[in-house]
Amino acid sequence: MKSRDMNTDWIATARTLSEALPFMQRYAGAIVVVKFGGNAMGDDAAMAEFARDIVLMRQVGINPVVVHGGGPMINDMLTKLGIKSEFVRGKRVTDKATVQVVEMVLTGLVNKRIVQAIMDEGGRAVGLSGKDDDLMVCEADDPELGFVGRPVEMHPQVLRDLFEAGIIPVVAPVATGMLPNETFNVNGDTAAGAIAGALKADRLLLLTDVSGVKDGNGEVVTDMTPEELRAMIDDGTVAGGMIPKTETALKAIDDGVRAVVILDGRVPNACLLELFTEHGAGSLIRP
Ligand code: X2W
Repeated sequence: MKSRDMNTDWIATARTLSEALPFMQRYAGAIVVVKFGGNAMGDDAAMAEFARDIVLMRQVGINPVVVHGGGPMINDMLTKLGIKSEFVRGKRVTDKATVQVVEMVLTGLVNKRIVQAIMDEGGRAVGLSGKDDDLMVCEADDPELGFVGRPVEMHPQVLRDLFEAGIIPVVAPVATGMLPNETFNVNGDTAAGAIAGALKADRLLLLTDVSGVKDGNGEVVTDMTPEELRAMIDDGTVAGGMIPKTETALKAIDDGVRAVVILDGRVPNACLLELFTEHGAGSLIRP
Protein backbone atom coordinates (compact mmCIF):
# COMPACT_ATOMS: atom_id res chain seq x y z
CA MET A 1 0.00 0.00 0.00
CA LYS A 2 1.21 3.52 -0.76
CA SER A 3 0.60 6.46 1.50
CA ARG A 4 0.51 10.01 0.25
CA ASP A 5 3.56 11.88 1.45
CA MET A 6 2.61 15.55 1.94
CA ASN A 7 6.25 16.41 1.79
CA THR A 8 6.84 20.18 1.97
CA ASP A 9 8.70 20.11 -1.38
CA TRP A 10 5.52 19.08 -3.18
CA ILE A 11 3.57 21.81 -1.44
CA ALA A 12 6.21 24.36 -2.46
CA THR A 13 6.07 23.10 -6.07
CA ALA A 14 2.30 23.53 -6.19
CA ARG A 15 2.56 27.01 -4.67
CA THR A 16 5.24 28.04 -7.18
CA LEU A 17 2.99 26.95 -10.04
CA SER A 18 0.03 28.80 -8.55
CA GLU A 19 2.07 31.98 -8.10
CA ALA A 20 3.15 31.81 -11.75
CA LEU A 21 -0.46 32.21 -12.98
CA PRO A 22 -0.53 36.06 -13.20
CA PHE A 23 2.80 36.03 -15.05
CA MET A 24 1.55 33.37 -17.48
CA GLN A 25 -1.55 35.49 -18.09
CA ARG A 26 0.57 38.60 -18.63
CA TYR A 27 2.79 36.91 -21.21
CA ALA A 28 0.15 34.90 -23.09
CA GLY A 29 0.74 35.56 -26.81
CA ALA A 30 3.87 37.65 -26.10
CA ILE A 31 6.96 37.48 -28.29
CA VAL A 32 10.13 36.83 -26.30
CA VAL A 33 13.49 36.83 -28.10
CA VAL A 34 16.21 34.98 -26.18
CA LYS A 35 19.89 35.47 -27.06
CA PHE A 36 21.77 32.34 -26.05
CA GLY A 37 25.51 33.05 -26.18
CA GLY A 38 28.25 30.48 -26.65
CA ASN A 39 29.57 31.17 -23.15
CA ALA A 40 26.13 30.56 -21.62
CA MET A 41 25.71 27.20 -23.39
CA GLY A 42 27.78 25.03 -21.04
CA ASP A 43 27.48 21.26 -20.99
CA ASP A 44 24.72 18.94 -22.21
CA ALA A 45 22.81 19.21 -18.92
CA ALA A 46 22.78 23.03 -19.08
CA MET A 47 21.69 22.86 -22.73
CA ALA A 48 18.84 20.48 -21.84
CA GLU A 49 17.72 22.76 -19.02
CA PHE A 50 17.72 25.82 -21.31
CA ALA A 51 15.73 23.89 -23.92
CA ARG A 52 13.21 22.83 -21.27
CA ASP A 53 12.63 26.46 -20.22
CA ILE A 54 12.04 27.45 -23.86
CA VAL A 55 9.59 24.57 -24.38
CA LEU A 56 7.77 25.56 -21.18
CA MET A 57 7.47 29.15 -22.47
CA ARG A 58 5.90 27.87 -25.67
CA GLN A 59 3.61 25.52 -23.70
CA VAL A 60 2.10 28.43 -21.75
CA GLY A 61 1.39 30.49 -24.86
CA ILE A 62 4.52 32.61 -25.30
CA ASN A 63 6.14 32.83 -28.74
CA PRO A 64 9.86 32.35 -28.02
CA VAL A 65 12.58 32.93 -30.62
CA VAL A 66 16.09 31.68 -29.83
CA VAL A 67 18.96 33.64 -31.42
CA HIS A 68 22.26 31.98 -30.61
CA GLY A 69 25.96 32.77 -30.65
CA GLY A 70 28.80 30.28 -30.64
CA GLY A 71 32.02 32.30 -30.48
CA PRO A 72 33.92 29.63 -28.47
CA MET A 73 32.83 26.88 -30.92
CA ILE A 74 34.02 28.98 -33.88
CA ASN A 75 37.36 29.51 -32.10
CA ASP A 76 37.77 25.72 -31.62
CA MET A 77 37.16 24.99 -35.30
CA LEU A 78 39.43 27.80 -36.52
CA THR A 79 42.20 26.44 -34.28
CA LYS A 80 41.73 22.92 -35.67
CA LEU A 81 41.98 24.32 -39.19
CA GLY A 82 45.02 26.44 -38.35
CA ILE A 83 43.24 29.74 -39.15
CA LYS A 84 44.22 32.66 -36.91
CA SER A 85 41.48 34.96 -35.66
CA GLU A 86 41.34 38.27 -33.83
CA PHE A 87 38.67 40.56 -32.38
CA VAL A 88 38.44 44.32 -32.88
CA ARG A 89 36.02 46.18 -30.57
CA GLY A 90 34.31 42.89 -29.64
CA LYS A 91 33.81 41.70 -33.21
CA ARG A 92 35.70 38.98 -35.08
CA VAL A 93 37.77 40.17 -38.04
CA THR A 94 36.24 37.94 -40.71
CA ASP A 95 37.98 37.17 -44.03
CA LYS A 96 36.69 34.83 -46.76
CA ALA A 97 38.08 31.64 -45.16
CA THR A 98 36.79 32.65 -41.71
CA VAL A 99 33.26 33.46 -42.87
CA GLN A 100 32.97 29.95 -44.33
CA VAL A 101 33.95 28.41 -41.00
CA VAL A 102 31.57 30.75 -39.12
CA GLU A 103 28.68 29.73 -41.35
CA MET A 104 29.49 26.01 -41.05
CA VAL A 105 29.84 26.06 -37.28
CA LEU A 106 26.89 28.35 -36.45
CA THR A 107 24.27 27.11 -38.94
CA GLY A 108 25.49 23.51 -38.67
CA LEU A 109 26.88 22.37 -35.35
CA VAL A 110 25.55 24.98 -32.94
CA ASN A 111 22.14 25.60 -34.52
CA LYS A 112 21.33 21.91 -34.83
CA ARG A 113 22.50 21.15 -31.30
CA ILE A 114 19.95 23.65 -29.95
CA VAL A 115 17.18 22.43 -32.28
CA GLN A 116 17.84 18.86 -31.15
CA ALA A 117 17.82 19.84 -27.46
CA ILE A 118 14.39 21.52 -27.89
CA MET A 119 13.04 18.48 -29.79
CA ASP A 120 14.36 16.21 -26.99
CA GLU A 121 12.28 18.18 -24.47
CA GLY A 122 9.12 17.62 -26.51
CA GLY A 123 8.98 20.99 -28.32
CA ARG A 124 9.01 21.66 -32.04
CA ALA A 125 11.96 23.69 -33.32
CA VAL A 126 13.17 24.71 -36.77
CA GLY A 127 16.65 26.10 -37.31
CA LEU A 128 17.35 28.90 -39.76
CA SER A 129 19.88 31.63 -40.37
CA GLY A 130 19.45 35.23 -41.44
CA LYS A 131 19.68 33.96 -45.03
CA ASP A 132 16.47 31.93 -44.83
CA ASP A 133 13.60 33.82 -46.42
CA ASP A 134 15.91 36.89 -46.36
CA LEU A 135 15.21 37.24 -42.61
CA MET A 136 18.22 39.52 -42.03
CA VAL A 137 19.97 41.45 -44.81
CA CYS A 138 23.27 43.15 -43.95
CA GLU A 139 25.84 45.64 -45.15
CA ALA A 140 29.52 45.55 -44.21
CA ASP A 141 29.78 47.01 -40.71
CA ASP A 142 33.30 48.40 -41.01
CA PRO A 143 35.91 47.82 -43.77
CA GLU A 144 38.48 46.87 -41.11
CA LEU A 145 36.34 43.88 -40.04
CA GLY A 146 35.84 42.24 -43.46
CA PHE A 147 32.64 40.20 -43.75
CA VAL A 148 31.06 41.38 -40.51
CA GLY A 149 27.49 42.45 -41.11
CA ARG A 150 25.29 45.25 -39.79
CA PRO A 151 21.59 44.44 -40.28
CA VAL A 152 19.96 46.98 -42.62
CA GLU A 153 16.77 45.23 -43.69
CA MET A 154 14.66 42.68 -41.81
CA HIS A 155 11.91 40.36 -43.11
CA PRO A 156 10.49 38.70 -39.96
CA GLN A 157 7.33 37.21 -41.54
CA VAL A 158 8.90 33.73 -41.59
CA LEU A 159 9.13 33.90 -37.78
CA ARG A 160 5.44 34.81 -37.47
CA ASP A 161 4.59 31.91 -39.80
CA LEU A 162 6.51 29.58 -37.50
CA PHE A 163 4.75 30.97 -34.37
CA GLU A 164 1.43 30.33 -36.08
CA ALA A 165 2.42 26.71 -36.66
CA GLY A 166 3.50 26.25 -33.02
CA ILE A 167 7.17 26.01 -33.98
CA ILE A 168 10.07 27.59 -32.08
CA PRO A 169 12.49 29.37 -34.47
CA VAL A 170 16.21 28.95 -33.67
CA VAL A 171 18.25 31.57 -35.55
CA ALA A 172 21.99 31.50 -36.35
CA PRO A 173 23.53 35.00 -36.71
CA VAL A 174 24.68 34.60 -40.30
CA ALA A 175 23.18 36.87 -42.93
CA THR A 176 22.88 37.57 -46.58
CA GLY A 177 23.95 40.88 -48.21
CA MET A 178 22.60 43.22 -50.87
CA LEU A 179 24.83 41.68 -53.56
CA PRO A 180 24.38 38.14 -54.91
CA ASN A 181 26.14 35.39 -52.96
CA GLU A 182 27.35 37.55 -50.05
CA THR A 183 27.64 36.06 -46.56
CA PHE A 184 28.04 38.08 -43.39
CA ASN A 185 29.07 37.09 -39.87
CA VAL A 186 26.88 39.00 -37.41
CA ASN A 187 27.55 39.43 -33.69
CA GLY A 188 24.95 37.33 -31.85
CA ASP A 189 23.74 40.18 -29.63
CA THR A 190 23.39 42.48 -32.65
CA ALA A 191 21.35 39.84 -34.50
CA ALA A 192 19.10 39.20 -31.49
CA GLY A 193 18.48 42.95 -31.09
CA ALA A 194 17.65 43.39 -34.78
CA ILE A 195 15.24 40.43 -34.74
CA ALA A 196 13.56 41.61 -31.52
CA GLY A 197 13.26 45.11 -33.01
CA ALA A 198 11.76 43.82 -36.27
CA LEU A 199 9.17 41.82 -34.30
CA LYS A 200 8.56 44.67 -31.79
CA ALA A 201 9.07 41.95 -29.18
CA ASP A 202 7.65 42.19 -25.67
CA ARG A 203 10.96 41.06 -24.17
CA LEU A 204 14.54 40.61 -25.32
CA LEU A 205 16.48 38.41 -22.88
CA LEU A 206 20.26 38.67 -23.32
CA LEU A 207 21.73 35.65 -21.51
CA THR A 208 25.36 36.25 -20.58
CA ASP A 209 27.88 35.02 -18.03
CA VAL A 210 27.62 37.99 -15.67
CA SER A 211 24.80 38.81 -13.27
CA GLY A 212 23.70 42.06 -14.97
CA VAL A 213 24.62 45.73 -15.38
CA LYS A 214 26.57 46.91 -12.32
CA ASP A 215 26.65 50.37 -10.75
CA GLY A 216 29.76 52.15 -9.42
CA ASN A 217 29.71 49.97 -6.27
CA GLY A 218 29.60 46.72 -8.22
CA GLU A 219 25.91 46.12 -7.34
CA VAL A 220 23.57 44.84 -10.07
CA VAL A 221 21.02 47.50 -11.07
CA THR A 222 17.73 45.59 -11.30
CA ASP A 223 15.58 48.21 -13.03
CA MET A 224 16.55 51.21 -15.15
CA THR A 225 15.32 53.45 -17.93
CA PRO A 226 17.19 53.81 -21.25
CA GLU A 227 18.21 57.34 -20.17
CA GLU A 228 19.70 56.05 -16.91
CA LEU A 229 21.60 53.35 -18.81
CA ARG A 230 22.87 55.88 -21.38
CA ALA A 231 24.21 58.03 -18.53
CA MET A 232 26.02 54.99 -17.06
CA ILE A 233 27.66 54.31 -20.44
CA ASP A 234 28.62 57.98 -20.90
CA ASP A 235 30.20 58.32 -17.44
CA GLY A 236 32.17 55.08 -17.84
CA THR A 237 30.29 53.03 -15.18
CA VAL A 238 29.40 50.51 -17.91
CA ALA A 239 32.61 49.33 -19.55
CA GLY A 240 34.29 46.54 -21.51
CA GLY A 241 32.21 43.61 -22.74
CA MET A 242 29.03 45.11 -21.30
CA ILE A 243 29.13 48.03 -23.78
CA PRO A 244 28.00 46.10 -26.89
CA LYS A 245 25.21 44.43 -24.87
CA THR A 246 23.91 47.69 -23.44
CA GLU A 247 24.15 49.39 -26.86
CA THR A 248 22.12 46.50 -28.30
CA ALA A 249 19.56 46.96 -25.52
CA LEU A 250 19.20 50.70 -26.18
CA LYS A 251 18.86 50.22 -29.94
CA ALA A 252 16.26 47.46 -29.46
CA ILE A 253 14.17 49.77 -27.24
CA ASP A 254 14.50 52.54 -29.85
CA ASP A 255 13.21 50.05 -32.42
CA GLY A 256 10.11 49.33 -30.31
CA VAL A 257 11.04 46.39 -28.04
CA ARG A 258 9.08 46.86 -24.79
CA ALA A 259 11.84 45.78 -22.39
CA VAL A 260 15.30 44.22 -22.45
CA VAL A 261 16.78 42.08 -19.68
CA ILE A 262 20.51 41.40 -19.35
CA LEU A 263 20.85 38.31 -17.13
CA ASP A 264 23.17 35.48 -16.15
CA GLY A 265 22.40 32.44 -18.30
CA ARG A 266 24.39 30.18 -15.96
CA VAL A 267 21.81 30.59 -13.18
CA PRO A 268 19.48 27.53 -13.23
CA ASN A 269 16.21 28.28 -15.07
CA ALA A 270 17.29 31.91 -15.68
CA CYS A 271 14.49 32.56 -18.24
CA LEU A 272 11.75 31.19 -15.97
CA LEU A 273 13.07 33.13 -13.01
CA GLU A 274 12.85 36.32 -15.06
CA LEU A 275 9.46 35.75 -16.66
CA PHE A 276 7.46 33.85 -14.04
CA THR A 277 8.52 35.12 -10.64
CA GLU A 278 8.13 38.36 -8.74
CA HIS A 279 11.85 38.28 -8.13
CA GLY A 280 12.97 38.58 -11.76
CA ALA A 281 16.63 38.24 -12.69
CA GLY A 282 19.45 40.46 -13.93
CA SER A 283 18.96 44.06 -15.14
CA LEU A 284 15.66 45.16 -16.68
CA ILE A 285 15.79 48.14 -19.06
CA ARG A 286 12.49 49.73 -20.05
CA PRO A 287 11.20 53.21 -20.82
C1 X2W B 1 30.50 36.33 -33.75
C2 X2W B 1 29.32 35.42 -33.98
C3 X2W B 1 29.07 34.45 -32.86
C4 X2W B 1 28.72 35.12 -31.54
C5 X2W B 1 31.83 35.53 -33.85
O1 X2W B 1 32.37 35.38 -34.93
O2 X2W B 1 32.26 35.01 -32.80
C6 X2W B 1 31.21 38.45 -34.70
O3 X2W B 1 32.01 38.67 -33.81
P1 X2W B 1 28.74 34.60 -28.92
O4 X2W B 1 28.90 33.23 -28.33
O5 X2W B 1 27.39 35.15 -28.70
O6 X2W B 1 29.85 35.53 -28.54
N1 X2W B 1 30.46 37.34 -34.75
C7 X2W B 1 31.00 39.44 -35.81
O7 X2W B 1 28.29 36.26 -31.44
O8 X2W B 1 28.88 34.29 -30.48
